[in-house]
Amino acid sequence: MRFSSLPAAAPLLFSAVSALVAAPRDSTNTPYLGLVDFLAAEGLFNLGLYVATHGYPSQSCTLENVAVRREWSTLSSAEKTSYINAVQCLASKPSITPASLVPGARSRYDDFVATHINQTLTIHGTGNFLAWHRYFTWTYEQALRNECGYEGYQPYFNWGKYSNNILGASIFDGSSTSMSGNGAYVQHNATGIPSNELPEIVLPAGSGGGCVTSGPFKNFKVNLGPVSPALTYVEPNPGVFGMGYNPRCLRRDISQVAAQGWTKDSDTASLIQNNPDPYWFITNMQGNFPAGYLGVHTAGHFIIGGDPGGDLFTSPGDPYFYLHHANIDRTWWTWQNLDIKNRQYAVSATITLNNSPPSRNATLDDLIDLGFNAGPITIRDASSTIAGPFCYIYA
Ligand SMILES: *[C@@H]1O[C@H](CO)[C@@H](O)[C@H](O)[C@H]1NC(C)=O
Ligand SMILES: *[C@@H]1O[C@H](CO)[C@@H](O)[C@H](O)[C@H]1NC(C)=O
Ligand SMILES: *[C@@H]1O[C@H](CO)[C@@H](O)[C@H](O)[C@H]1NC(C)=O
Ligand SMILES: [Cu+2]
Repeated sequence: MRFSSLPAAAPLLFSAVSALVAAPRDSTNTPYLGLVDFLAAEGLFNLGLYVATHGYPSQSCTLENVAVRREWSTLSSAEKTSYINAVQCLASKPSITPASLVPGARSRYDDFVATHINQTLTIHGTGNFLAWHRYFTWTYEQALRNECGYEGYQPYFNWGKYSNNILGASIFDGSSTSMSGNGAYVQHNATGIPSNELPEIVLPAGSGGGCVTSGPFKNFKVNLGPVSPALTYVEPNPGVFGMGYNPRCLRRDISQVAAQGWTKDSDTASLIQNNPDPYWFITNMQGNFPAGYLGVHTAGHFIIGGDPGGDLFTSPGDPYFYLHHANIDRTWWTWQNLDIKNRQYAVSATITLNNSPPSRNATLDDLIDLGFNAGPITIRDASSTIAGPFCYIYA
């Protein structure tokens, strides 16, 4: 034990308490604390003890400068507005991806969508899944801050808080401080997962399916994709692998069935508490479709569904993606903090989607790169949120 660094722990312990105080509030402004929030606070407490006994892993990331990512509903109206404005700013900045590679990319927002489409088959059902999406979400947050003047941090959407009434979540109420609401109703068929062609799980059609008509993103343009659309009538992409220019509206089909079925607070808590093995943690998080189990990751996407939200490849084309993936990241961060010694640098699974075709195991030295958005870091680098290059925690 290095007691000399004990004072450093006190503020971290304090922040565990403030995480509870800053917990998401419901519509009556009553603090909402689910089991997952308690697990996150317990994890943060562990992290504080770890820092107290081992020192900070990076001297450049301390309690004085660590970013705190918060749940959407705990942001003030001004904070929500500045986040929304930054997302719209990114969608108005010119793309930096060569048009020869991605002719359909029109904005800095699209650069991220293109990177995700390009790498989809090597970042899902793989050992780099969590690390890749952590780096992706962080790089997006940095773009909002560095290129669009955003002064806050990436908010997350705690699905479990709203799973009993997902359409009632203020984030989707269509107001000027929401992430826009459901799509207009369009008659449509049930959605097959993983695809309509080979469905293993069928989600009944929801009350949307058409264009989003309310809130800040009602005129938002989706330019890339689809590659694997959930809705059969989405305009097909004119280019190769969804990379052609295909401007269209944002469509959503908010699904109470997905929310209620797999993203309850108890679903996430059980994922964290009952999966000490890293392989089963990431596998159960991503679902077991043949067994009829969607998992919090896939269900969290299909809470919104639609186009591009229900398309594994193009899903970052709906700005909801980043709030969802921040919550996936918080779930991983919490799981890691609850047993830092065994889980901080645990990596498992292979480098091909569900190990098909069979491939080697992923390693901590594997590089994750984000195309034109950011250079490579290793899975090891992405395994801690405070050891560098990242410096953030979750409330
Ligand atoms: C729904 O499915 C039926 C049967 O496969 C098909 O004929 C019809 O075109 C589909 N409707 C829509 C809106 O996709
Ligand atoms: C990958 O890791 C698993 C679990 O640790 C192990 O059982 C398996 O043999 C490894 N596969 C290869 C190809 O090394
Ligand atoms: C897509 O991936 C390939 C292979 O890794 C790479 O050469 C290419 O630059 C990538 N395209 C984009 C738009 O990132
Ligand atoms: Cu993804």
